[in-house]
Parts: sequence; structure tokens; C-alpha cells
Amino acid sequence: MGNRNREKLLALFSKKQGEFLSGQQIADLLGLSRTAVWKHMENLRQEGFEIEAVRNKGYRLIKNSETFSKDSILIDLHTKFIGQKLYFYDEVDSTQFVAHQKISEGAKSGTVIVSELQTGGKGRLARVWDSQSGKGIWMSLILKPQIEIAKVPQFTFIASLAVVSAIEEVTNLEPQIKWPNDIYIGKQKVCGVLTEMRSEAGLVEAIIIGIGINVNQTEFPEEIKEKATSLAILAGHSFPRAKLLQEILRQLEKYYQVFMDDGFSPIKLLWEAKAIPFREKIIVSTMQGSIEGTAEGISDEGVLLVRDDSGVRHQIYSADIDFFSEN
Ligand code: BTX
Repeated sequence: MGNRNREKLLALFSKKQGEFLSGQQIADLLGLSRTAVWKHMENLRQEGFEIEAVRNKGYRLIKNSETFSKDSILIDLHTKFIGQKLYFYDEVDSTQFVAHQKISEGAKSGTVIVSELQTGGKGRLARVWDSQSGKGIWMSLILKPQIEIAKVPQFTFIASLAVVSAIEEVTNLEPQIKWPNDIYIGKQKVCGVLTEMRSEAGLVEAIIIGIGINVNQTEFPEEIKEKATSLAILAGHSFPRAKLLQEILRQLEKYYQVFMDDGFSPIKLLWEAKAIPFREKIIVSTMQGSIEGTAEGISDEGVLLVRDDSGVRHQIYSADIDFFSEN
């Protein structure tokens, strides 16, 4: 099927939101023969779209496909800009790398990169992010807000909040944010967020938010099988990834708008309600070493404040904290 016609057809269905479109209407609008329309429907069905055909009424799209594809994500996304430009790959090294390339090529704010498989998925500090094929959501979002560099870490809060809200919306599970960039359910990790930045002459050129969610895995590699879990393992059934991804993109757009309109304060409040509370006494491990002290919470700028035992207050942007060892 010609790509443009297929996109137009999906856009038409999306606009009609479940109503019937007659074969003749479709043929006229797309400038195709009735036979060509019929062929397009067959192709879409083969891809997993459920299309109902009724004599004298025409065709309608019953529900979103269970398949994970560019079309199944875009068809009823209804965002203003986040994800409206979407690149979908079968395999990449890391969606973060692709995002960097796309920025160099002039990608617009809101551009999203998704891949079925990452061969070099990465976490913070060059750690490996296990990105099995066909099971998870591995995505990067490019944003180009005009903000100071100091505010960039606040985007990890926006992203975590969006992911938690989306998981809550689509599943019955209760995810929680583990500062700074992980999402846990119970004591196991289901998602990691990696916020990167491109800057030029002291200004933010682009922010790249990488999100990895374990959705339908049933097993994990030995090294992480204790600490990692998936939504499917916890719920006992799999989830349609396109639906979850759509919800994530909508929530990202919502909280991004809140941030742009009203700043970090409302994000911080909402984030705190979804976060695992800090233990009073914590050990914070950073690249520079570890600090033992009292957690004083998140500042109005989004940094963790820790007072060490000699009374000195430290501002921590990113670190590893053990939240669970005493339980
Ligand atoms: P992080 O550094 O906080 O966490 C990385 C650590 O998490 C690893 O060292 C490992 O112990 C554990 N881990 C690895 N894979 C998984 C997994 N699938 N589930 C649970 N735990 C795991 C977190 O970094 C940020 C991860 C961002 C991943 C996304 S995917 C799309 C985008 N592209 C890309 O390359 N990275 C981001």
C-alpha cells in the first residue's frame, strides 16, 4: 500500500473515532478505486488492525491494534505535538543515540524515537539497560524548551511523573518513583529514565528524555533478575504497548505544559505524592564518593538536600540511594 494513502486512511479513521466510512467516501477522499480501498483494508487487517465491514454502511476501525507499530501508536494519539513526529525502528543501538542524530538533522521539539530492540540500551554512567526485543517500551523524546541549563534535571521529574500516571491509567498496578530516575513496583524496578542534554554557548539546545519500561517480559537476565520486573509479571497478563505508550505521550505533554505554564512547584508536589519517601538517614553514592547524612527532601529547584553528620548541607543532582536495605 502506498505510504501516503495508508497514512491518510488511518488519519480518516482516527478522525471518525469509530464511526462508519463508506467505501465510496473513502475512495473519493483518497482518489482511489473501490477495489484499491478494499485492498488497503485487507492489508491493515493483516497488520492486526480490527476493521469491521458492514454492507451499506462501509468500514470502521473497531479498536486499536494490539500490534506495536508506528500506525498503532499514531492512530488515536490526539496529542498536540509530543509524538506527532515519530520514528519507529525494529532495531537500533540506543534510541538516545538516534535522538542525538535527529537533533543534528534539525528534529523538532516533540519528536519521538521508538525501537523494538536496543542492542546498546544505556542507563546512567554508561551502565547497560537490558532492552529485549518485542517486550518493552524503549523510547526517547526530544524537547526544545527555552530554559536555563540548571533546570534540565527537573525533566526527569516530569518524565517519571508522566510514566507513573500512565501506568496507573492503563494497569491496576501502583508504581512509585525512586529518586532520581527509577520507577518501582514493590521493591523491583520496572522503568528507568535517562535525561540528557545538548547545549550550545551556555544555552539548552535540546533535552533528550530516554524512557525504558519493562512491559511484557516474563524473564530477565541473571544479573538483574532479582531487582527487575515487568508489568506483565506483576499483573499476570500482558499489556498492549501501543496503548501504554500513547498514554505516556499524553501525560508527558500534559506535565510539560504544566511546567512551562507554572514552573517546577506543581510538578514537585505531584511528584512527591508518587515518590517513595526518603528515609531520614541515608547513604548517597555519587561519582565523587559517598555521603552519609539526613535527607532534607527535594529543593524548589529539584535537587536532593542532604545534611551530613558534620552539619554541612549537600546538593545532590543524581546519585544512587538504597531505599530498602532496612526493610
Ligand atoms: P540506571 O543507571 O539508573 O539503571 C541501570 C541499572 O539498572 C543497570 O546497571 C542494571 O542494574 C539495571 N537494569 C538494566 N536493565 C534493566 C531493566 N530492563 N529493568 C530493570 N533494571 C535494569 C536507568 O539507568 C535509565 C535507563 C534508561 C533506558 C532508556 S531505554 C530508551 C532510552 N535509550 C537508551 O539507551 N536508554 C534509554
